Parts: sequence; C-alpha cells; structure tokens
Amino acid sequence: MSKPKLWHCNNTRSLRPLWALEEMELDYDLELMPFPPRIYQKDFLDKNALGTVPYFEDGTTTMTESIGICHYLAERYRKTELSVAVDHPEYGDYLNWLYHSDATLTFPQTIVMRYHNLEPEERKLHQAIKDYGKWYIARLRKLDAQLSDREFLCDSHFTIADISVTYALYFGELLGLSEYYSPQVLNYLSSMKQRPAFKRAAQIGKDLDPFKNFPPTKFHLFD
Ligand SMILES: N[C@@H](CCC(=O)N[C@@H](CS)C(=O)NCC(=O)O)C(=O)O
Repeated sequence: MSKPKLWHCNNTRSLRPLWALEEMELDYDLELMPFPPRIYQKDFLDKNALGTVPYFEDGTTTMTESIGICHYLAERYRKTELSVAVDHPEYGDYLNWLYHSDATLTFPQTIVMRYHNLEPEERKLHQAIKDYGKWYIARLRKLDAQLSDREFLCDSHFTIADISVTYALYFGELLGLSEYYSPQVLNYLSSMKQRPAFKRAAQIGKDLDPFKNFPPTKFHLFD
C-alpha cells in the first residue's frame, strides 16, 4: 500500500497537515519545495494547477486544502484522537473552529502579507495593511473568550482545531502582528509551539523559510 504524500513549503499552510502527520506518527512521504512553487518549481503545476501548498495524495485521493487534509487524516487514520466525535456536544464548536481558522482568521492576514511583504515598494498599500491588520486582531475576540478557561479549544484534548487555529496565530506572529495578541492567546500559542510534533514539523525545510527574506516589522495599527 502506498504512503500518504504531502507537498510542503516551510512555514506555509502546509505546516498544518505536516504537524498532524507528525502528531499521528504516520509513515508518509514528503516533497519539500521553495516558496512560491508556482515560480521556483514550475513542474509542481502539473500536480496542482493552483500552484498552492499544501498538495496531498493518498492512493487515488488528491487534496489542496490544509484543514481538509487534517480532517481527512484524523478521520481516515485515527492513530491518535485528534478529532471530536459527531455525537459530542462540542462537535459543532469543533467544526466551527476548523472553518473559522482559515475563512475568518487567515483571510485578512493574507492581505497584510501581500501588501506589506510581497508587493514591490511602489505597489505597497499602507491603508490596506493597517485596515486588515486591525481587522485580524479584532477577529481574535472569539478566540480570546474561548481560551479564558481552556487549555485546548474543544473537548478538553488536543485536536486538529488546535492545529488549524494555531497555524493562523503563528502566521500572524511571522508577519509581526503578535504584539497585539492578548495574554491568553500568547500563552496558548506558546504552549502549542512547545509540542514536540510542532517543533519537528516547523523545522522541516527551515533553510527554505520564505519569511527569512522579510525583515521584522513593527506595525502601528492603532493610533
Ligand atoms: N485555503 C488553502 C490556501 C492554500 C494557499 O493559498 N497556500 C499558500 C501558502 S500559505 C500558497 O501556496 N501560496 C502560493 C501561491 O498562491 O502561489 C489552504 O488552507 O490550504
């Protein structure tokens, strides 16, 4: 039987499924690429026409969504209990955090990254950086409340909801936005980053870290 295979770029959203694979101690194959592969590894477009990471294959299954892949791994392999049971009272909450982490949290971050880090000087949009940076920080309000009395997001144990949301917080930290995090969000991020599986996953492909080209930023979001 073939192993699941993940295409990954260091510190991008493919860290989510890589971290899940490491938590589950699954046997997997990995293809490491420079970022963005659409420019530096053009043959990747034959696999994934979007050019985005993650890309994932398992037998005849192919996937391109980081949280979808985590969900698939948790349900398909069940090596460790990384999900919440359908009949558990917090099942809806668990699904909500999974979707929330990309649809609500990383969406504004992507705009900050584009107009702050990726575009050339003459195309940088300072108003967009400020507005979407503030929007992201305001959207952490729900997480602040959830973490006021919890170590993990759902069902009192570590799940892929923690992986999904932690990646959004980690991405914000890489961008330089974590100075605006509340103490409970900072504590949560720090404790998730201490997990051995996170440390192993974050280290893989470190020499290709796309963020090493971006100088540390001091944002002035609030006047
Ligand atoms: N919703 C997708 C987004 C995938 C995505 O946009 N990945 C980024 C890296 S975090 C990417 O590959 N960007 C490169 C590009 O757009 O060329 C997911 O969560 O996997």
